[in-house]
Amino acid sequence: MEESVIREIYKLKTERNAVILAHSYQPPEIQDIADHVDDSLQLSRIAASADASVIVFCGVRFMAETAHILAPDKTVLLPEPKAGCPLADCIDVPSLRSIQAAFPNSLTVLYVNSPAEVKAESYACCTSANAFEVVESVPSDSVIFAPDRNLGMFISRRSDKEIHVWNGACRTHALADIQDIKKHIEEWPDAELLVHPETSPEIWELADAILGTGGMIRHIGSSRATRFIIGTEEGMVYKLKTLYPDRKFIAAGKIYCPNMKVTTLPKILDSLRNLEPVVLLDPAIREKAYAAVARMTEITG
Ligand code: CIZ
Repeated sequence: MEESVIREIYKLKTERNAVILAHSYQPPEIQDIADHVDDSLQLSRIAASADASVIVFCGVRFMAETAHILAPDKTVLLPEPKAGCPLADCIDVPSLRSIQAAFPNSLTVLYVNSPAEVKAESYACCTSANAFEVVESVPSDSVIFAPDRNLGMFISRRSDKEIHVWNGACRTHALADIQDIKKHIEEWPDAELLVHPETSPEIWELADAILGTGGMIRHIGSSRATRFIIGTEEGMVYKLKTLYPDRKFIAAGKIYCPNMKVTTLPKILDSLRNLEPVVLLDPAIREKAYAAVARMTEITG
């Protein structure tokens, strides 16, 4: 059954001139059929430069929106429209405007894990990899950072700027449990512990490196260690095993994002058949959100 679905997906992919993009947190069977597996921003950049007219985005809504922001001339499909992100949804336009009114001299730096409407109200976007660089480069000593409080705190500890951090958090990274991690460290004393900055600061204290998913991939590539404990969504462990089959990876705990697991092969097939659900934004919002994403690119090159 699965094989015939995969065959049909490949056939329709060619007929539709489509490219399938999967986030590194997607289930193994989705990563296996994707043309590219990466973090959200990298995938959106691939969407923009791909020689394809249809982008099938296997991830969550804010990621597909970012692909549409960068590739407005292409049809962006999100096979499961219910794939949301509670972190992104913990901020909306009225609440951002109220904090902006409270700190009128601050510029807003917004993590890409946020809704397009809110990106449109911000000065610059950032990812977990470049958040510090973006905050340091914006032309103000006072910054509003949203929506992830742990990433905001991670930057605040390193920056001399005044940073007003939004109190949002990723429910998935909140599942990273310090006792589980300590047990893994005991069991694998020679392993490097890599954790995502969306985990809590008490977990950072134990880590060898605090990195986004792209940073983890690069770090492992240049590390001499052969074993790694991975403190982010467990799909990443599968991605790392395919990239580095000669190294050992262990999930730091049951760090599982239900929204990342709602995309299925039959849903991808339906989406390619019917060319829906399409992710579309109001053009005025898309343009303003584009300006915030473009500013990040100007800063980080
Ligand atoms: O934005 C992304 O891709 C996420 C959710 C994580 C990361 O650090 O790459």
